[in-house]
Amino acid sequence: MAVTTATAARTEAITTHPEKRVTFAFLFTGLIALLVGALLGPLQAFNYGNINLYEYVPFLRSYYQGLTLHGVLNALVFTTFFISGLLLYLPARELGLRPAMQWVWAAYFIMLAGLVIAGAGIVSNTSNVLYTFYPPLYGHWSFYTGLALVVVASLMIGAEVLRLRAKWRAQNPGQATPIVTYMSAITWLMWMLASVGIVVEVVWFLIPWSLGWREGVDPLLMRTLFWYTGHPIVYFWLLPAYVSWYALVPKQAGGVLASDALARLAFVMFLLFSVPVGFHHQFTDPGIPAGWKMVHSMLTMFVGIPSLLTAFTVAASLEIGGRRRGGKGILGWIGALPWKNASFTAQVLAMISFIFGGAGGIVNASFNLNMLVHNTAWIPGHFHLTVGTAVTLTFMGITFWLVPHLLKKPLFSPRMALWSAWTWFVGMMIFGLGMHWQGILGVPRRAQISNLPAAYAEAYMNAQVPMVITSISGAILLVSIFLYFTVLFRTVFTSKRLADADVPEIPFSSTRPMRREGVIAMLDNFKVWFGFAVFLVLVAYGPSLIYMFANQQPVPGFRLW
Ligand code: HAS
Ligand code: CU
Repeated sequence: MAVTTATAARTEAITTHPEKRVTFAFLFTGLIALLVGALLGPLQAFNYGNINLYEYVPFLRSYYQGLTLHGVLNALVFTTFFISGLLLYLPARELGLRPAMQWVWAAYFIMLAGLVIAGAGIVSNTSNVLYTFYPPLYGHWSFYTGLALVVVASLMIGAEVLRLRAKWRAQNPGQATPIVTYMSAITWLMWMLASVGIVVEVVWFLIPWSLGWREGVDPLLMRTLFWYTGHPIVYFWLLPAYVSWYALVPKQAGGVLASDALARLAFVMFLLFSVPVGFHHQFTDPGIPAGWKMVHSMLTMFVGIPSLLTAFTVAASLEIGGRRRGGKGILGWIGALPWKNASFTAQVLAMISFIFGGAGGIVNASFNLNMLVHNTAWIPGHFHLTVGTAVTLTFMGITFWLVPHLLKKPLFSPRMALWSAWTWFVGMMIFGLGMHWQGILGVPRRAQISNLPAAYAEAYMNAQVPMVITSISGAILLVSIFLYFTVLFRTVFTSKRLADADVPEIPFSSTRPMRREGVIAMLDNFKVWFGFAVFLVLVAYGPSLIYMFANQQPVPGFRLW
């Protein structure tokens, strides 16, 4: 009798999965944010071709309001919602455990409230502070409070994933954490350590300041706290894409993950080195000793290594898949890969974009080269290849199997899905080319080109060709957005249903249980690695932060636009 009940409970858990609904809620809300944010994107691209279109958007009163909305919705909101859904669902399903549903729904609604409140702050034209909200630029309290809620809600999901892992370990002594859960849990741990900076900045300083309870805040301290989180947040975006590249794409390619241990090592390295590197965004900031900038510059090179490991392991996994599918010769396996599968293709194109995005990152991290590119159009060029393509195109690719999987509905027009992936890739590569090129010629970032100060006249004259290139990319990306969201909405809102046998499975590449022994056991010991990570942060940031906290020079805020 007891056995039957247990089996029935398990069967019930497997067939119903209430977590599918909350996962879809997270993904879909994130994708709506992406839609609005991305539609504002071409306006930015056209700006670099000296074409002003924001004036035609009814709720936009300045270029900077559009840019704030674009950055916040795409970089902060879309990513956080999507990741919270994905990195909850995948580990829960891998472990076969049901999340605490009330808790995760509460997280969803807190995040949604955050989005609405912050969105209201921006749309009402009171918080044109861009997605980095550097003081003394001054935003409305709703903007900061909304963002704080989004972060808190994401941490709630992280806590739930760590709880699920702990529960599974207690039930499965002697076994190593399965790979997807391993990677997801490390990502959440990293985010917990990383988010301390922004939480202190927003809750302790910016919210009281925006409410008038503080007369001023210290810009250097605020920038430092921001980048303490602002750098590792890029790995909070990237690592979920890596989860898919390592643990799902190999199966979609027809192969297996080439090395489980190497994948885990890469994630441990991200836990260690993602956070103590934020000064590489502040090489030009006065008030930080050059020695500490050098330490962060070196640690940034360290954090490039797990991505190089990833390039190796993922390419090897793809090769295994291509050869199993009959590919021959040194490169013949590439042609044998399932290029007609939109989910696969989107993600491999995302990987290819990251070769260029990552290379640009190494340039940025090199102190002296940074002097050439900092605050120029090069930087948005860099991050549209990284977060805008490597991450976003991967997430788009994931939705091509995950939305049909969650809703049991067929993907609308796999062909159109494939086109949306290719146009996104081509559009972003052209955008990246135009922006990097303009940056080298000295065109500033975040500048309304029609309003450039006279000092930039020469850069402007020299950059006519890359400016045209950038504008063209905006038009291509507009087509891509149209194609992608047509596929998404027609998939979500169709009345067609898939037969149970046709519902796509989660493409877990490795389901083999692993003993918790040897290197794997060492890598599975989160307490030790988290301890090292905290130690590195204390060394890299401690002295500078103590000094900055002790020597604050608060200034009042102002609104420019
Ligand atoms: Fe960055 C600025 C350095 C990665 C995002 N970065 C930014 C900003 C954003 C951002 C948003 O050191 C702007 C912030 C702002 O508004 O001011 N970045 C780096 C470095 C890396 C890096 C060293 N960045 C990212 C990722 C991002 C991101 C990832 C988002 C997701 N970045 C900087 C620096 C700045 C900066 C400075 C400040 C600049 C300034 O002055 O303001 C590294 O992590 C990159 C390592 C990556 C690689 C590439 C590995 C390649 C792989 C693909 C393999 C391909 C395969 C395909 C397998 C070494 C893994 C095979 C295909 C077949 C068909 C077979
Ligand atoms: Cu960075």
